Amino acid sequence: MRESTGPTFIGCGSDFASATSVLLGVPFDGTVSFRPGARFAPAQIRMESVGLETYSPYFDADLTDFSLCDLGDLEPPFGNTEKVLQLVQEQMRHVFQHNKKLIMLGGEHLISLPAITEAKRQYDDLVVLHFDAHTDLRSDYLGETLSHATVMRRVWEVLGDGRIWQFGIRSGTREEFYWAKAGRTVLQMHDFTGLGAAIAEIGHRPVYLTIDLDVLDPSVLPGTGTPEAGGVSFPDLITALKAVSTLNIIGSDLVELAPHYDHSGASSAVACKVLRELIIAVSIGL
Ligand SMILES: [Mn+2]
Repeated sequence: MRESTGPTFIGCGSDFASATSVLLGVPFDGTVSFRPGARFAPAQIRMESVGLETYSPYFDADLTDFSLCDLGDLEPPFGNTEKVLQLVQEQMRHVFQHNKKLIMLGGEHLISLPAITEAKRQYDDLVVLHFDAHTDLRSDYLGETLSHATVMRRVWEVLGDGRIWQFGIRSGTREEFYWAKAGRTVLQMHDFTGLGAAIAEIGHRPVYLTIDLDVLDPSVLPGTGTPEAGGVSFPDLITALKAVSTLNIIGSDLVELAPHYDHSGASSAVACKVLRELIIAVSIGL
């Protein structure tokens, strides 16, 4: 497994062999339906992470409390979605086979599919927590089955009914909402109501946590491809991360930051801070 020679996220200086959690960037946005640019997020987040402290007062934990490795970015072959997904899945196999916890940095949301597919191979009773503005449950988008608008439908095909909990949702087609509510997923609109009940039901099962940053309100994070009004606040998201940190999270991702749509740089700063908290939430359960 190669290790990064470029800039790394703060506090992620361990090598792969000694790390318990690993960060991997996937700068791919090939199926984005509206505003592209998520491919620039991993580099931007690493660069701007120098503005953060490694200490989280929310968790009373420090990134330096853990052994964290930043593997750098994959080099996705743009224009060949299936090949990109295959590449991601091969990398994830290494991560999971070595019993490392994954924190994947998008890029667009479709990259969750190969990561979850591989996680399911290693952890048969896997469940998924999904924080997003969008249902992402279309069976296809403009005829394409592999899209960031279809990713959770493809994930459902891997996991089956009742294995996906969705929070913060406020956008999708009527068909997607009706389909979800027919027992396919547990879908919570607007916010994190019901997260405690979900955590109790999940129990000790292995969890993959996927966070689309557009779950945040656009006033908090406008720098994303498909912003949706009516989202959660930053404190809401931190509270949710603290709650799920009690679970056995084996893999996670943070996707859909498109830094160039927010020239103030605030969206990237928000994403950096969410990533710090996510790394701790995933690692603290070790
Ligand atoms: Mn979304």
